Amino acid sequence: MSGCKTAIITGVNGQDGSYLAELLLSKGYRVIGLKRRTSTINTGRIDHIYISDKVSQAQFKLHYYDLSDGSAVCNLLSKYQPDEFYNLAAQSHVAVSFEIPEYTSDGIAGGTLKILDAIKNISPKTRFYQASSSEMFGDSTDYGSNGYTEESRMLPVSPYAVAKLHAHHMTRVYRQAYGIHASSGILFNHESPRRGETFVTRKITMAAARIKLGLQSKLLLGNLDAKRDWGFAGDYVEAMWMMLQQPIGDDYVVSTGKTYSVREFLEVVFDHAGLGSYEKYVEIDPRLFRPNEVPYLLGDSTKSRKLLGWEPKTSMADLARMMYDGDLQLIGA
Ligand code: NAP
Ligand code: G4F
Repeated sequence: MSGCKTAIITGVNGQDGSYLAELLLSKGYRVIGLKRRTSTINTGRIDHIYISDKVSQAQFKLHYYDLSDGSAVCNLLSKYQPDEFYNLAAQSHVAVSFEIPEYTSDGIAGGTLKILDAIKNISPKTRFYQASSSEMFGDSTDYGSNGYTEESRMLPVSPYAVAKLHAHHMTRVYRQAYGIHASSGILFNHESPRRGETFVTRKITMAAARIKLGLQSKLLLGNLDAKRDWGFAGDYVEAMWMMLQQPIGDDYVVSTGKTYSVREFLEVVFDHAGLGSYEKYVEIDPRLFRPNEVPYLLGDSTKSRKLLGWEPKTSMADLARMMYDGDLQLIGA
């Protein structure tokens, strides 16, 4: 396809990958989506794009890929010479990373390095986006009243976060050493009706919908006191794209600037569902506590707002209600 930009997205069938693919297609990009092979079908979040009459086969292509496969990245970069490369693939569950630290680390740290090095050698004009994470701040107390900034000290406390910090620094090293247009988005938690069902927000909204429909009576949870800065994934993929439109690569915090506990998220959802107090349904299960916890995340996205012109549009309460309504419809259908 001539005249349009080409973007590669790893993890295209994940939550963010699906929203980003929609955004880029709406801007006229050709999107090359990379997904890994699984024994069961894992394209539920992107099937609507694949079968859409409005998206041609040339505009949206899928290839198999795995973070461990450096030669696949080289082949795809040679074939497409993309304008932009968004690296969203990861074993993205923090609690799981304590059980499979080596796999998590090899994929996130090693896989990102494979991509950066392939870009340097094969397609150095390709602009690169790395999915960095607020989890990298860990239990650092280096934040002001508006939260963590790009300059705050990072003290990761999970294998996932250590691997993400490796990839984050490697992105900066390739930017500085080789002049690659490489950016890291330090994204705070972002959710949606497409959020994986084992993350706490979706676990809560699905359980509340099932309780409402009489299909479930209890919800087992871990630490209700942890605080997160929760935004909407659809808003956050816009920031990813904006970063790659800047004259040079850089690091950007993307967050709402408001933080709430898991308990507060529960209260909004159970209130919206008309179920009364969540305490009637929630039981604390010690197995769901983590070996190390990140107690508090609040992001100061002043830089993204000023330099990218990005703004979050969705409050935590609107997000929680959107997710519950989506699940009620899904489960009730
Ligand atoms: P997600 O829904 O878990 O999606 C992750 C994607 O990576 C999925 O498509 C998954 O494929 C794929 N993947 C996992 N392991 C892979 C491997 N070895 N090789 C190739 N693909 C692999 O995550 P998300 O919420 O969209 O997040 C996107 C990225 O942003 C991730 O890197 C995450 O760590 C990071 N991040 C997320 C948040 C957040 O709050 N959502 C915040 C900060 C950073 P399967 O479907 O087959 O598993
Ligand atoms: O929803 P969570 O699993 O998200 P977490 O650990 O903050 O990680 C997410 O956000 C990161 C950005 O900061 C991303 F990098 C990462 O990929 C992922 O998207 O847990 C949120 C909080 C935690 O404090 C956890 O201990 O909820 C607490 N929690 C309490 N009960 C629970 C549960 N978390 C899960 N997943 N399941 C529970 O039953």
